Order: sequence, then structure tokens, then C-alpha cells
Amino acid sequence: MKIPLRYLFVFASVLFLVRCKNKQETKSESLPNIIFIMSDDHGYQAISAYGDSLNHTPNIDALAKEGMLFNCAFVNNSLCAPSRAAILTGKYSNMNGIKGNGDEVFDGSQNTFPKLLQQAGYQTAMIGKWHLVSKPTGFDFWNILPGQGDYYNPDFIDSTGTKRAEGYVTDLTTDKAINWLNHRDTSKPFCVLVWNKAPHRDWMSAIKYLHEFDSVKIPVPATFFDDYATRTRAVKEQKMEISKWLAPNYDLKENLGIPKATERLDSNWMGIFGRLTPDEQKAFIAAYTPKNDAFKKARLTGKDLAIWKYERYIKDYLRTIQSVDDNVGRLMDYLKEKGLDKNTIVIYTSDQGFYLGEHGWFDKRFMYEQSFRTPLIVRWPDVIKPESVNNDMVMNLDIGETLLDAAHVTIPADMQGRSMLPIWQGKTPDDWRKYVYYHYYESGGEHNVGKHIGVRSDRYKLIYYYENGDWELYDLQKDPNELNNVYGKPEYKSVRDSMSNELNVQIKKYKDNIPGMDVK
Ligand code: SGN
Ligand code: CA
Repeated sequence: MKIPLRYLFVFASVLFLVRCKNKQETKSESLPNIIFIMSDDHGYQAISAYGDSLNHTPNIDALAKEGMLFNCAFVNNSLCAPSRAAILTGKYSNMNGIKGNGDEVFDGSQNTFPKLLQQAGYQTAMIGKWHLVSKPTGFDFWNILPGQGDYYNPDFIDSTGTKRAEGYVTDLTTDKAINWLNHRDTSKPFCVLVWNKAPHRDWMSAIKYLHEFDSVKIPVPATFFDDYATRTRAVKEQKMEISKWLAPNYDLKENLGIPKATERLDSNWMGIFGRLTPDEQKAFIAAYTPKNDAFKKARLTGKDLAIWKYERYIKDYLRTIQSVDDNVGRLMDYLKEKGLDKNTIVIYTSDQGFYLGEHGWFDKRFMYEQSFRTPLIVRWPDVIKPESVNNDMVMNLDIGETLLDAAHVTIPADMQGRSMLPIWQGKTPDDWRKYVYYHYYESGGEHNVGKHIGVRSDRYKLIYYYENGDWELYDLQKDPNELNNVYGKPEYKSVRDSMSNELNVQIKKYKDNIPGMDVK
């Protein structure tokens, strides 16, 4: 039988179109969803999966058990807005324009990973702490806290204006994420950023956790009474010591509702009580008054007083994390209930790490491990082997590129991180980064941490406080607590030279510019 040529042509075309359609469907069906949970100032020491046993975070730990835990995740600049801008753009502060928390407004016309995902057909949402002054771009839906936001009955801003919400901020942020997921267009993959305010200062616990940790003694870390011998000026001049710089009423809640004349009276002060309902205020007073009475009676001084302040600080901080952990659990329950848990990438991280008494400090900013490192845990059962632990040096600015890679979106050439996808698949590329570059830009201010740059390898860390012209070098293998600055030691001359050389390489690589430093 002879089939006319034109029939053969029509048949072949139909076959071709059907194949293409199937291919497309397969591609979009298999595109992963993304839930990107980030907390604010959550040090890895306060996640039980990291093994420091300060607290118990079963839901975050479950992500590590079912996914991959990163022991060496670092930030470009250990401060809120700069880290967020680096995460969104995949670029260092000098390239994305956000160097500090000051008045800089994030330029929302830049490429960001959510915007690129949106252009590729993802449904995108941003909920919680944004802290970049500008209105979010690249999101189908956004609902953010103004500035730092409040713990209790906070305002939330969306495209229609500002509305006060009723409840506790960490629960509300997850409520809003789940509500958005319930109303999304299910024909598209989704990417939702769930960015918590907690555990940021002023550490206001949910009512149900006000008595958590009451009966436990939390010892101060080994370096709590650090005397800063061998360290340079910036370390000695900081204003981050728990013993000196926590405000008695605002941070330590020594007199609830009665600010002292010298106490902060700005809007932050109102964070303590201003937004609480009368019942919530009563619960706070009932929880703190007996402890405060006992404290006043004890008339502590010196080291005992410093230890008391540490305990008050750490317990309030950890209490806020219990709610974060609960809400990670709620999101996971939701995914499981909807059958979305297999092909959804769930990320848990923080905008930076935090000092939990190490070197006597709270806050972040410095390039020492506790704030330079940040927790990072990723669960994606389709790709990541359960109980994986990774020690490669990854960065906050790798996250966006990895997500684009996972979604088969072309990564723009000017992004400065690198996709971690091969690492997630268990195959670290041979040419993975061997050094991490850091640049902190703020100067003076409430914590008085000097500007600095630095480079870290798997063993050494070189820091340059360029306003003072001071250098520090640490041998992390021999001195993991970074107490012993060996910059001037003759036996470290060759390390010093090679790390200085590497610092120059990194400055050039990231197109950075250091005042007074001639980089060849
Ligand atoms: C506030 C805090 C500081 C904190 C910065 C930056 N003071 O100013 O302790 O370092 O935020 O934090 S407070 O008295 O207002 O709480 S960041 O996470 O936003 O970078
Ligand atoms: Ca922060």
C-alpha cells in the first residue's frame, strides 16, 4: 500500500508535538517546590542537630536527619540586610549595594533568584522579616514586617498597606505562609520565603515558653571570660559584652514595664510591653517577677552577675527558638499532609550566626566562627541522601544559584556564588572553593565593631581591620576558639604570606575595593 507523502508528514508532526508536550509536562511536573525558611540571628550552637546540646530542636533536627547538614556554611557580611541582599542576588555587598543596615535601600530592579524563578513560571512569595527598606520585587505575593518587626501583635505590610496582626510573630509568619500555599495556583511549582524575626533581640518568648528552661542550669561557654590578650584593638573596643552592654530592662527584663531614666526609650523599648495585650502582660509579669525578686535579693557582683546576665540572655534567646522549631514542624506536617514533601526543597538557615556568650559576647558582625558561620540544613528526598553531613565551604550567596540550578533556570554570569547542587547530590566538584572571602563594612554604632575584611581556608583565618591597620591570624586546627592571634609569630610567616596573597586574590575576584589597600 502506498501512503501519500503528505499523510506521512502530518503523522510525523503530530508525533513530534505530542512528544514535546509530554517532555514539557515531565519537566514542569518534576520541577521542585521550594520552602526557604530563614531565621534572624540563629546561631548554629542553638540547633541540637549541630550537637552543642544547649536546647532541643526536634523539627529542625528532622530536616538534617532526612537531608544534609552543612558544618561550614559562611556569610559574606555578618549582618541582617547585607546577608539578605547577598542571598537574593548571589552577590557580595560591593556589587548588590547593601553594605550595612543603615539607610541603604535595596535596588529591587536587580536580578534576584525569586525574580528569575518567577520569570521561569514559579509562583513566588515572601513572608516575614525583609529588612531591606524597599518593597519586595519578584514575588506574586509578599507580606513583610516593617524594619525589625515586633514579637507580639506585629504590623505586617502588603501591597495594600500596613495591618496589625493578632498573635505571636513566629506563628503568624508560618500561618501566612500556609494560607498562601492553600490559595496558590497548583498548576505551577512554588517558592516561598518564610523569613522569621526570631530569635533577634529583644528575645521575647511566646507565652507558652515563658517557663521553658526554668529548671536547667546553662553553663557559660569556655571563652566567656576571654581577656582578649593577643587580639587587636577592634576586639578590645567592641560593645558586645553580655556583662556590660545588655540593657537591664530592655534586654534583661529586670523591671518589666518600668524603664529607668537611662534606659532606651525609643520605639524598641515598646517592644517589651507596648504591643502586648493585658493578658500577655500579666503572663510576662507572673513569669519574670519571682525571678527578678530573687535576683535583686542576691545582690550579685562581678563574675556572678555576668553569669546571671548570661543565663537570662541565653534562656530568653532559646525560648524564642522553641517557637521557630514548632513552626518548622507545622510546615513539614503541611507538606506531608498534601503529599508535597518528596519534591519540595526545604532549606533552614539564618541570616548569620550569633555569639551565645563566646568571647563574652552577644550579637554578630565579627569574622570569628560563631557569627561568620551560619546554620544550613537542606531536605530534598528526591536528591539528597538522608543523614548527609557536609564539610565543604559553602556560602549564603550560593543558595540562590543552587535553587536556580535545581529549577533548570540559567544562572546569570554576574552572580558570584556557585551552585551547590553537585554537593547536594553527594559529589563535591574538585575545584570547589578553598577560601571564603568576608567583608564587614559598618563602623562605630551601637556595637562598635570596626570594618574588616578577611579570608578563611580550611585551617587558617586572616583578618584585616583596615581602619586600624591591625592584622590577626588564627590557626583553627590548633586554636579552634580563636584566642591566639599568631600574626606576628615567626613560625607562621609562610602561612601569613600565603594567606595575604590569597586575600589579594579574593579582593580582585570579587571586584572589591579596600580603602588604603593597594591590591596588585
Ligand atoms: C538592632 C539591635 C542590635 C543589632 C542590630 C542589627 N539593637 O539595632 O543589637 O545588632 O539590630 O541586627 S536593638 O536594641 O534595636 O534590638 S540585624 O539582625 O538586623 O542585623
Ligand atoms: Ca540578623
